[in-house]
Amino acid sequence: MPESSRSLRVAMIGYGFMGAAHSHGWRVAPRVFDLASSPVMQVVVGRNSPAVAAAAAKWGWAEHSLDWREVVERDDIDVVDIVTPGNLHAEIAVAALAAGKHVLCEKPMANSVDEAVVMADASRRAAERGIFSMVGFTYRRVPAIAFARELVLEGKIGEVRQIRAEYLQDWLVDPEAPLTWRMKEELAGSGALGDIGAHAIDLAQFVTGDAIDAVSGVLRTFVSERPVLEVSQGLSGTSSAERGAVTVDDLALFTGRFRSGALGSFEASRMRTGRKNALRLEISGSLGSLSFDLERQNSLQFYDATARSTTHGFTEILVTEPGHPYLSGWWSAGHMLGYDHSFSNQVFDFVSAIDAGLQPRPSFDDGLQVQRVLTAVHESSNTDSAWISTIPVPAFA
Ligand code: SOE
Repeated sequence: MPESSRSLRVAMIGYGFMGAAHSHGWRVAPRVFDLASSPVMQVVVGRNSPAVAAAAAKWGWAEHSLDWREVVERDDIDVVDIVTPGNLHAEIAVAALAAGKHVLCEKPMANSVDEAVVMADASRRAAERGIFSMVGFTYRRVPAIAFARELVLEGKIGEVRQIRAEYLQDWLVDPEAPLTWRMKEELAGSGALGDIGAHAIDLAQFVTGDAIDAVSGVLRTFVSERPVLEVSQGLSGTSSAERGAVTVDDLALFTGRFRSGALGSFEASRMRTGRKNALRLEISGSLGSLSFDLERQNSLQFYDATARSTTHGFTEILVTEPGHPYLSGWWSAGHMLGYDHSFSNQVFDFVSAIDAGLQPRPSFDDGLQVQRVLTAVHESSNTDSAWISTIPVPAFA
């Protein structure tokens, strides 16, 4: 960290799973990358005093607070990082931007298109004053993903025709897994669709440089009641005998039409038994294909259809060379990155853009586009006409 660098004092609102990951990013990024401004982990905000105090101590925030409204107005705060459930994103982001703070907001950016429109408007107005905002679609910062985009934009796979994007987890297969805010529509907006499908949508659009303009989809909830979580004084909670309603989807399937004419198929599931965090992307074009799986995140598979046919086959590129995106700051070739590194890469991109006075991506307009796709999938799923009946169905033995 250069001695002369300016401080960028950060307030993080929220302290769950993403709070841990973002804290890691804020702490490590300035020790790995050269940043003109040095992030300072000033204050973490939450509603449960002992729990937020424990989070501050564990992750290294200088202070903790119970009042986000007071914190976003503080003169000594430059950046507000929002890692709360989605129902609070819009209110906090708009207040922080109005108070002249740069904003990093977790995905999905909002719980509705209306909220996302308000956020995007506020973000555009703030950018005119040199105040910037960005959405935490962190997987854009996985080196193999960023490299896949470079290859697609260089034309290495030719005209993109088909995209397959899946985000598969299995932590809700167990019907006794407790009901958390992620399973309540009023807090999370949607379930697998918004929580992890949003990443698949963003990556498909990011890597292809294209946008989805129409969808047809279906959502399903397999377990409609779960044990209520009793939050104790610490950072975690325990299940009670009481059961509450799950009001979001467990599984989302949809097809998407891209502006270029390419077609995509998308799957987001928290019930894909055996898959822990399989974010997979396969993009097929006229000259080749690319394939990525987050469970093997240091590799990118490349099929070059222009090569001599006798050498055809998917080649595994180990995306750990110093010339690959983000790798110059990390370890030498072959020394592998993990889940946490992307959060440092994200801080690097966000702070670099602020320092350069440039709009970071994904912008709130990018977040709004993803929100439109999520809402369109909901609408499609609620519309019976999406289903063409095949009745009478022949009886199979
Ligand atoms: C955060 O970006 C997030 O989408 C979480 O909300 C998911 O639950 C996680 O598994 C992937 O990352």
